[in-house]
Amino acid sequence: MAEQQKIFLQDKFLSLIAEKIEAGERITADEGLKLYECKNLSALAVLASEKRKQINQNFVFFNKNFHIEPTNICIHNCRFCSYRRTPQDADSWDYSINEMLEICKKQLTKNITEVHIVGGVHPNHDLHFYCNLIVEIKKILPDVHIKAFTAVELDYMITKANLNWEEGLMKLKQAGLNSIPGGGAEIFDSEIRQQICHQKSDANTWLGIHKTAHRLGIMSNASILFGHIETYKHRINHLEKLRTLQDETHSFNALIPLKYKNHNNSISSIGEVNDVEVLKNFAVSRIFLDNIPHIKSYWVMLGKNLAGIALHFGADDMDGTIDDSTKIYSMAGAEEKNPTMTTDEMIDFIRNLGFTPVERDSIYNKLNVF
Ligand code: V47
Ligand code: SF4
Repeated sequence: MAEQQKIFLQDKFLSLIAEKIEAGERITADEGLKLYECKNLSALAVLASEKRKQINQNFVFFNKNFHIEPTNICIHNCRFCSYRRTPQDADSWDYSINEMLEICKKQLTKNITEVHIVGGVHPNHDLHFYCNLIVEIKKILPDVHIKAFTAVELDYMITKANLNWEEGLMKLKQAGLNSIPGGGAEIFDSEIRQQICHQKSDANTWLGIHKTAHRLGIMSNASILFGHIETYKHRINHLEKLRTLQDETHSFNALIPLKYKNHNNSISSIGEVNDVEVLKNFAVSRIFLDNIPHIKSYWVMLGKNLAGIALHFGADDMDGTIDDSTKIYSMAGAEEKNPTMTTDEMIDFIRNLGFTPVERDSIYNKLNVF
Protein backbone atom coordinates (compact mmCIF):
# COMPACT_ATOMS: atom_id res chain seq x y z
CA MET A 1 0.00 0.00 0.00
CA ALA A 2 1.40 3.43 -0.95
CA GLU A 3 2.57 5.76 1.84
CA GLN A 4 0.01 8.43 0.83
CA GLN A 5 -2.76 5.89 1.26
CA LYS A 6 -1.52 4.96 4.73
CA ILE A 7 -2.11 8.59 5.77
CA PHE A 8 -5.83 7.84 5.57
CA LEU A 9 -5.39 5.11 8.10
CA GLN A 10 -4.30 7.14 11.08
CA ASP A 11 -6.47 5.16 13.41
CA LYS A 12 -4.87 2.16 15.12
CA PHE A 13 -7.62 -0.27 14.17
CA LEU A 14 -7.58 0.68 10.47
CA SER A 15 -3.78 0.36 10.40
CA LEU A 16 -4.11 -3.14 11.83
CA ILE A 17 -6.59 -4.07 9.09
CA ALA A 18 -4.25 -2.59 6.46
CA GLU A 19 -1.40 -4.71 7.82
CA LYS A 20 -3.55 -7.83 7.76
CA ILE A 21 -4.57 -7.14 4.17
CA GLU A 22 -0.97 -6.56 3.14
CA ALA A 23 0.09 -9.80 4.81
CA GLY A 24 -2.80 -11.70 3.16
CA GLU A 25 -4.25 -12.45 6.61
CA ARG A 26 -7.93 -12.99 7.26
CA ILE A 27 -9.89 -10.53 9.41
CA THR A 28 -12.07 -11.84 12.24
CA ALA A 29 -15.85 -11.44 12.59
CA ASP A 30 -15.30 -8.86 15.36
CA GLU A 31 -13.02 -6.87 13.08
CA GLY A 32 -15.59 -7.11 10.30
CA LEU A 33 -18.20 -5.72 12.66
CA LYS A 34 -15.91 -2.85 13.61
CA LEU A 35 -15.34 -2.08 9.93
CA TYR A 36 -19.13 -1.82 9.46
CA GLU A 37 -19.18 0.66 12.33
CA CYS A 38 -16.31 2.72 10.84
CA LYS A 39 -17.33 6.18 9.61
CA ASN A 40 -14.20 6.73 7.49
CA LEU A 41 -15.55 5.86 4.04
CA SER A 42 -12.34 6.87 2.22
CA ALA A 43 -10.34 4.47 4.38
CA LEU A 44 -12.79 1.67 3.59
CA ALA A 45 -12.38 2.42 -0.14
CA VAL A 46 -8.59 2.26 0.17
CA LEU A 47 -8.63 -1.00 2.14
CA ALA A 48 -11.19 -2.71 -0.09
CA SER A 49 -9.36 -1.59 -3.23
CA GLU A 50 -6.15 -3.07 -1.88
CA LYS A 51 -7.89 -6.40 -1.27
CA ARG A 52 -9.57 -6.32 -4.70
CA LYS A 53 -6.18 -5.60 -6.33
CA GLN A 54 -4.66 -8.67 -4.62
CA ILE A 55 -7.43 -10.88 -5.95
CA ASN A 56 -8.43 -9.33 -9.28
CA GLN A 57 -5.72 -6.81 -10.18
CA ASN A 58 -7.23 -3.95 -12.18
CA PHE A 59 -9.75 -6.12 -14.05
CA VAL A 60 -13.49 -5.53 -14.10
CA PHE A 61 -15.48 -8.42 -15.49
CA PHE A 62 -18.76 -8.58 -17.41
CA ASN A 63 -20.53 -11.11 -19.61
CA LYS A 64 -23.11 -11.16 -22.39
CA ASN A 65 -26.27 -12.46 -20.81
CA PHE A 66 -30.04 -12.28 -20.67
CA HIS A 67 -32.64 -13.35 -18.13
CA ILE A 68 -35.75 -15.50 -18.30
CA GLU A 69 -38.26 -15.07 -15.47
CA PRO A 70 -40.58 -18.05 -16.00
CA THR A 71 -43.32 -16.85 -13.63
CA ASN A 72 -44.07 -14.30 -10.93
CA ILE A 73 -46.61 -16.60 -9.28
CA CYS A 74 -45.17 -17.80 -6.00
CA ILE A 75 -46.31 -19.98 -3.10
CA HIS A 76 -44.24 -17.81 -0.74
CA ASN A 77 -44.94 -14.26 0.27
CA CYS A 78 -41.67 -12.67 1.33
CA ARG A 79 -42.33 -9.28 2.84
CA PHE A 80 -39.60 -7.52 0.83
CA CYS A 81 -40.77 -8.93 -2.51
CA SER A 82 -42.37 -6.60 -5.05
CA TYR A 83 -42.50 -9.19 -7.79
CA ARG A 84 -44.66 -11.98 -6.43
CA ARG A 85 -48.29 -12.28 -7.59
CA THR A 86 -51.17 -14.76 -7.17
CA PRO A 87 -52.69 -16.45 -10.25
CA GLN A 88 -55.72 -14.17 -9.86
CA ASP A 89 -53.71 -10.98 -10.27
CA ALA A 90 -54.06 -9.38 -13.70
CA ASP A 91 -50.32 -8.75 -13.95
CA SER A 92 -49.22 -12.30 -13.09
CA TRP A 93 -47.54 -14.45 -15.72
CA ASP A 94 -46.64 -18.09 -16.13
CA TYR A 95 -44.78 -18.76 -19.38
CA SER A 96 -45.07 -22.07 -21.17
CA ILE A 97 -41.88 -23.74 -22.31
CA ASN A 98 -42.63 -22.63 -25.88
CA GLU A 99 -42.99 -19.01 -24.79
CA MET A 100 -39.60 -19.19 -23.05
CA LEU A 101 -38.04 -20.76 -26.15
CA GLU A 102 -39.36 -17.81 -28.19
CA ILE A 103 -37.47 -15.49 -25.79
CA CYS A 104 -34.32 -17.56 -26.43
CA LYS A 105 -34.75 -17.45 -30.22
CA LYS A 106 -34.58 -13.64 -30.09
CA GLN A 107 -31.06 -13.97 -28.64
CA LEU A 108 -29.74 -16.23 -31.40
CA THR A 109 -27.69 -13.58 -33.21
CA LYS A 110 -26.35 -11.74 -30.16
CA ASN A 111 -23.35 -13.88 -29.13
CA ILE A 112 -24.87 -14.44 -25.71
CA THR A 113 -22.87 -16.73 -23.42
CA GLU A 114 -25.25 -17.05 -20.44
CA VAL A 115 -28.94 -17.28 -19.65
CA HIS A 116 -29.96 -16.53 -16.06
CA ILE A 117 -33.28 -18.16 -15.13
CA VAL A 118 -35.00 -17.17 -11.87
CA GLY A 119 -38.63 -16.73 -10.95
CA GLY A 120 -41.33 -17.37 -8.38
CA VAL A 121 -41.96 -20.77 -6.80
CA HIS A 122 -44.95 -21.85 -8.89
CA PRO A 123 -47.10 -24.52 -7.19
CA ASN A 124 -47.56 -26.56 -10.39
CA HIS A 125 -44.07 -26.74 -11.80
CA ASP A 126 -41.69 -29.44 -10.68
CA LEU A 127 -38.25 -30.68 -11.55
CA HIS A 128 -39.39 -32.44 -14.72
CA PHE A 129 -40.83 -29.19 -16.13
CA TYR A 130 -37.56 -27.34 -15.48
CA CYS A 131 -35.33 -30.19 -16.75
CA ASN A 132 -37.38 -30.16 -19.94
CA LEU A 133 -36.97 -26.37 -20.19
CA ILE A 134 -33.19 -26.70 -19.91
CA VAL A 135 -33.02 -29.49 -22.50
CA GLU A 136 -35.11 -27.46 -24.96
CA ILE A 137 -33.06 -24.27 -24.42
CA LYS A 138 -29.84 -26.16 -25.14
CA LYS A 139 -31.32 -27.34 -28.46
CA ILE A 140 -31.67 -23.68 -29.49
CA LEU A 141 -28.57 -22.25 -27.77
CA PRO A 142 -26.27 -25.30 -27.43
CA ASP A 143 -23.25 -23.37 -26.16
CA VAL A 144 -25.02 -21.14 -23.68
CA HIS A 145 -24.23 -21.51 -19.97
CA ILE A 146 -27.44 -22.03 -18.00
CA LYS A 147 -27.29 -20.42 -14.56
CA ALA A 148 -30.66 -21.18 -13.08
CA PHE A 149 -32.95 -21.44 -10.07
CA THR A 150 -32.34 -20.12 -6.58
CA ALA A 151 -31.91 -22.65 -3.78
CA VAL A 152 -35.49 -21.77 -2.76
CA GLU A 153 -36.87 -22.77 -6.17
CA LEU A 154 -34.65 -25.87 -6.16
CA ASP A 155 -35.83 -26.91 -2.69
CA TYR A 156 -39.46 -26.81 -3.85
CA MET A 157 -39.06 -28.45 -7.27
CA ILE A 158 -36.84 -31.26 -5.97
CA THR A 159 -39.06 -32.00 -2.94
CA LYS A 160 -42.15 -31.96 -5.17
CA ALA A 161 -40.49 -34.61 -7.36
CA ASN A 162 -39.90 -36.79 -4.25
CA LEU A 163 -36.13 -36.70 -4.66
CA ASN A 164 -33.32 -35.71 -2.34
CA TRP A 165 -31.09 -32.71 -3.16
CA GLU A 166 -28.34 -34.82 -4.67
CA GLU A 167 -30.71 -36.77 -6.92
CA GLY A 168 -32.55 -33.62 -7.99
CA LEU A 169 -29.39 -31.64 -8.72
CA MET A 170 -27.92 -34.57 -10.67
CA LYS A 171 -31.02 -34.68 -12.86
CA LEU A 172 -30.74 -30.94 -13.53
CA LYS A 173 -27.03 -31.26 -14.26
CA GLN A 174 -27.68 -34.10 -16.67
CA ALA A 175 -30.34 -31.96 -18.37
CA GLY A 176 -27.74 -29.20 -18.88
CA LEU A 177 -27.81 -26.97 -15.80
CA ASN A 178 -24.37 -25.37 -15.48
CA SER A 179 -24.48 -23.28 -12.31
CA ILE A 180 -26.76 -21.84 -9.64
CA PRO A 181 -27.37 -18.12 -9.01
CA GLY A 182 -27.03 -16.51 -5.61
CA GLY A 183 -30.64 -15.59 -4.79
CA GLY A 184 -32.74 -16.74 -1.87
CA ALA A 185 -30.02 -16.30 0.76
CA GLU A 186 -31.39 -12.96 2.05
CA ILE A 187 -30.04 -12.85 5.65
CA PHE A 188 -29.39 -16.26 7.23
CA ASP A 189 -30.32 -15.33 10.80
CA SER A 190 -33.46 -17.27 11.71
CA GLU A 191 -35.13 -14.43 13.65
CA ILE A 192 -34.72 -12.03 10.75
CA ARG A 193 -35.93 -14.67 8.30
CA GLN A 194 -38.93 -15.25 10.53
CA GLN A 195 -39.86 -11.60 10.11
CA ILE A 196 -39.17 -11.08 6.40
CA CYS A 197 -39.60 -14.48 4.70
CA HIS A 198 -40.81 -16.99 7.28
CA GLN A 199 -42.37 -19.43 4.81
CA LYS A 200 -39.43 -20.17 2.62
CA SER A 201 -36.38 -22.43 2.84
CA ASP A 202 -34.22 -21.69 5.87
CA ALA A 203 -30.50 -20.93 6.03
CA ASN A 204 -29.46 -24.57 6.47
CA THR A 205 -31.46 -25.56 3.42
CA TRP A 206 -29.91 -22.76 1.33
CA LEU A 207 -26.39 -23.67 2.47
CA GLY A 208 -27.06 -27.42 2.17
CA ILE A 209 -28.28 -27.15 -1.43
CA HIS A 210 -25.25 -25.07 -2.44
CA LYS A 211 -22.91 -27.47 -0.64
CA THR A 212 -24.49 -30.45 -2.40
CA ALA A 213 -24.26 -28.65 -5.75
CA HIS A 214 -20.59 -27.90 -5.14
CA ARG A 215 -19.93 -31.55 -4.35
CA LEU A 216 -21.52 -32.47 -7.69
CA GLY A 217 -19.31 -29.99 -9.57
CA ILE A 218 -21.99 -27.32 -9.98
CA MET A 219 -20.56 -23.91 -9.11
CA SER A 220 -22.75 -21.18 -7.67
CA ASN A 221 -23.05 -17.60 -6.47
CA ALA A 222 -24.14 -16.20 -3.13
CA SER A 223 -26.06 -13.06 -2.19
CA ILE A 224 -26.87 -10.90 0.80
CA LEU A 225 -30.03 -8.78 0.98
CA PHE A 226 -29.17 -5.84 3.21
CA GLY A 227 -30.62 -2.55 4.32
CA HIS A 228 -33.96 -3.69 5.78
CA ILE A 229 -34.36 -4.79 9.42
CA GLU A 230 -31.02 -6.53 9.87
CA THR A 231 -28.10 -5.20 11.96
CA TYR A 232 -24.39 -5.22 11.11
CA LYS A 233 -24.02 -8.28 13.32
CA HIS A 234 -26.53 -10.19 11.17
CA ARG A 235 -24.61 -9.18 8.05
CA ILE A 236 -21.28 -10.38 9.45
CA ASN A 237 -22.80 -13.66 10.64
CA HIS A 238 -24.20 -14.14 7.13
CA LEU A 239 -20.84 -13.46 5.47
CA GLU A 240 -19.11 -15.74 7.97
CA LYS A 241 -21.39 -18.66 7.08
CA LEU A 242 -20.51 -18.12 3.42
CA ARG A 243 -16.80 -17.85 4.18
CA THR A 244 -16.88 -21.08 6.19
CA LEU A 245 -18.65 -23.03 3.45
CA GLN A 246 -16.31 -21.60 0.82
CA ASP A 247 -13.30 -22.82 2.84
CA GLU A 248 -14.74 -26.29 2.43
CA THR A 249 -15.93 -26.28 -1.20
CA HIS A 250 -14.17 -23.41 -3.05
CA SER A 251 -17.08 -23.32 -5.49
CA PHE A 252 -18.72 -19.94 -4.95
CA ASN A 253 -17.75 -17.66 -7.81
CA ALA A 254 -19.24 -14.37 -6.63
CA LEU A 255 -21.13 -12.55 -3.92
CA ILE A 256 -23.96 -10.25 -5.00
CA PRO A 257 -24.76 -7.63 -2.35
CA LEU A 258 -28.39 -6.65 -2.98
CA LYS A 259 -29.68 -3.45 -1.44
CA TYR A 260 -33.29 -3.80 -0.28
CA LYS A 261 -35.55 -1.69 -2.57
CA ASN A 262 -38.79 -0.62 -1.01
CA HIS A 263 -41.32 -0.02 -3.78
CA ASN A 264 -44.65 -1.85 -3.63
CA ASN A 265 -44.01 -4.38 -0.92
CA SER A 266 -45.33 -4.93 2.56
CA ILE A 267 -42.34 -3.40 4.39
CA SER A 268 -42.09 -0.26 2.21
CA SER A 269 -42.41 1.97 5.25
CA ILE A 270 -38.91 1.08 6.48
CA GLY A 271 -37.40 3.03 3.56
CA GLU A 272 -34.05 2.42 1.91
CA VAL A 273 -30.48 2.87 3.12
CA ASN A 274 -28.35 5.58 1.48
CA ASP A 275 -25.45 5.18 -0.93
CA VAL A 276 -22.84 5.47 1.84
CA GLU A 277 -24.28 2.34 3.41
CA VAL A 278 -24.28 0.53 0.07
CA LEU A 279 -20.61 1.37 -0.54
CA LYS A 280 -19.65 0.43 2.99
CA ASN A 281 -21.33 -2.94 2.51
CA PHE A 282 -19.31 -3.54 -0.67
CA ALA A 283 -16.06 -2.64 1.09
CA VAL A 284 -16.63 -4.83 4.15
CA SER A 285 -17.80 -7.77 2.01
CA ARG A 286 -14.63 -7.54 -0.11
CA ILE A 287 -12.30 -7.31 2.87
CA PHE A 288 -14.04 -9.99 4.94
CA LEU A 289 -14.67 -12.56 2.18
CA ASP A 290 -11.07 -13.26 1.30
CA ASN A 291 -11.98 -16.58 -0.31
CA ILE A 292 -14.84 -15.66 -2.68
CA PRO A 293 -13.07 -14.36 -5.76
CA HIS A 294 -15.63 -11.92 -7.16
CA ILE A 295 -17.94 -9.23 -5.79
CA LYS A 296 -20.69 -8.28 -8.19
CA SER A 297 -21.87 -4.72 -8.61
CA TYR A 298 -25.31 -5.48 -10.02
CA TRP A 299 -25.86 -2.34 -12.08
CA VAL A 300 -29.46 -3.24 -12.87
CA MET A 301 -30.37 -2.87 -9.22
CA LEU A 302 -27.95 -0.12 -8.18
CA GLY A 303 -28.12 2.04 -11.28
CA LYS A 304 -25.03 2.61 -13.40
CA ASN A 305 -23.61 5.50 -11.35
CA LEU A 306 -23.58 3.76 -8.00
CA ALA A 307 -22.51 0.46 -9.60
CA GLY A 308 -19.52 2.30 -11.05
CA ILE A 309 -18.55 3.86 -7.72
CA ALA A 310 -18.81 0.40 -6.08
CA LEU A 311 -15.89 -0.69 -8.30
CA HIS A 312 -13.78 1.62 -6.14
CA PHE A 313 -15.12 -0.10 -3.00
CA GLY A 314 -13.99 -3.64 -3.80
CA ALA A 315 -16.39 -4.81 -6.51
CA ASP A 316 -14.85 -6.26 -9.68
CA ASP A 317 -17.79 -7.60 -11.68
CA MET A 318 -20.61 -5.72 -13.42
CA ASP A 319 -22.74 -8.81 -14.21
CA GLY A 320 -23.88 -8.59 -17.83
CA THR A 321 -25.41 -6.76 -20.75
CA ILE A 322 -28.93 -8.05 -19.75
CA ASP A 323 -30.80 -6.93 -22.92
CA ASP A 324 -33.81 -5.58 -21.02
CA SER A 325 -34.84 -9.07 -19.93
CA THR A 326 -35.51 -8.70 -16.19
CA LYS A 327 -38.42 -7.17 -14.29
CA ILE A 328 -37.76 -8.38 -10.73
CA TYR A 329 -35.82 -5.26 -9.81
CA SER A 330 -37.70 -2.60 -11.74
CA MET A 331 -40.84 -3.82 -9.94
CA ALA A 332 -39.04 -3.16 -6.64
CA GLY A 333 -38.07 0.37 -7.71
CA ALA A 334 -34.60 -0.27 -9.16
CA GLU A 335 -32.85 2.62 -10.90
CA GLU A 336 -32.70 0.97 -14.33
CA LYS A 337 -36.21 0.60 -15.73
CA ASN A 338 -35.29 -1.10 -19.03
CA PRO A 339 -31.79 -2.37 -18.31
CA THR A 340 -29.56 -3.01 -21.28
CA MET A 341 -25.93 -2.15 -22.11
CA THR A 342 -24.23 -2.93 -25.39
CA THR A 343 -20.77 -4.50 -25.17
CA ASP A 344 -19.22 -1.22 -26.32
CA GLU A 345 -21.10 0.75 -23.66
CA MET A 346 -19.97 -1.69 -21.01
CA ILE A 347 -16.34 -1.48 -22.13
CA ASP A 348 -16.39 2.35 -22.20
CA PHE A 349 -18.13 2.48 -18.84
CA ILE A 350 -15.49 0.29 -17.17
CA ARG A 351 -12.57 2.02 -18.92
CA ASN A 352 -13.80 5.49 -17.93
CA LEU A 353 -13.59 4.42 -14.30
CA GLY A 354 -9.93 3.49 -14.69
CA PHE A 355 -10.25 -0.31 -14.91
CA THR A 356 -9.45 -2.91 -17.56
CA PRO A 357 -12.65 -4.40 -19.01
CA VAL A 358 -12.75 -8.17 -19.38
CA GLU A 359 -15.49 -10.14 -21.06
CA ARG A 360 -15.72 -13.37 -19.06
CA ASP A 361 -17.61 -16.62 -19.30
CA SER A 362 -19.89 -17.67 -16.44
CA ILE A 363 -17.11 -19.22 -14.40
CA TYR A 364 -14.79 -16.22 -14.89
CA ASN A 365 -12.48 -17.50 -17.60
CA LYS A 366 -11.28 -14.44 -19.51
CA LEU A 367 -12.70 -14.42 -23.06
CA ASN A 368 -11.58 -10.95 -24.19
CA VAL A 369 -9.42 -8.39 -22.41
CA PHE A 370 -10.11 -4.90 -23.86
O1 V47 B 1 -32.99 -13.49 -3.34
C1 V47 B 1 -36.14 -9.56 -4.10
C2 V47 B 1 -33.68 -10.11 -4.16
C3 V47 B 1 -32.80 -11.91 -5.16
C4 V47 B 1 -36.02 -7.45 -3.60
O2 V47 B 1 -26.25 -15.06 -9.10
C5 V47 B 1 -34.73 -7.94 -3.78
O3 V47 B 1 -25.47 -13.83 -10.69
C6 V47 B 1 -33.85 -5.90 -3.29
O4 V47 B 1 -29.92 -13.16 -6.25
N1 V47 B 1 -35.07 -5.35 -3.09
C7 V47 B 1 -32.68 -12.69 -6.44
N2 V47 B 1 -33.65 -7.18 -3.64
C8 V47 B 1 -31.65 -12.08 -7.36
C9 V47 B 1 -30.25 -12.56 -7.22
C10 V47 B 1 -29.26 -12.29 -8.30
C11 V47 B 1 -29.31 -11.14 -9.05
C12 V47 B 1 -28.34 -10.93 -10.04
C13 V47 B 1 -27.37 -11.85 -10.28
C14 V47 B 1 -27.33 -13.01 -9.52
C15 V47 B 1 -26.29 -14.04 -9.78
C16 V47 B 1 -28.28 -13.25 -8.53
O5 V47 B 1 -33.43 -10.66 -5.40
C17 V47 B 1 -33.62 -12.48 -4.06
C18 V47 B 1 -33.81 -11.26 -3.19
O6 V47 B 1 -32.74 -11.16 -2.27
N3 V47 B 1 -34.85 -9.24 -4.07
N4 V47 B 1 -36.88 -8.47 -3.82
C19 V47 B 1 -36.17 -6.10 -3.23
N5 V47 B 1 -37.37 -5.54 -2.98
FE1 SF4 C 1 -41.40 -15.79 -3.97
FE2 SF4 C 1 -38.84 -15.17 -4.33
FE3 SF4 C 1 -40.66 -13.22 -4.03
FE4 SF4 C 1 -40.00 -14.75 -1.94
S1 SF4 C 1 -38.59 -13.37 -3.06
S2 SF4 C 1 -42.11 -14.21 -2.59
S3 SF4 C 1 -39.63 -16.74 -2.91
S4 SF4 C 1 -40.57 -14.68 -5.73
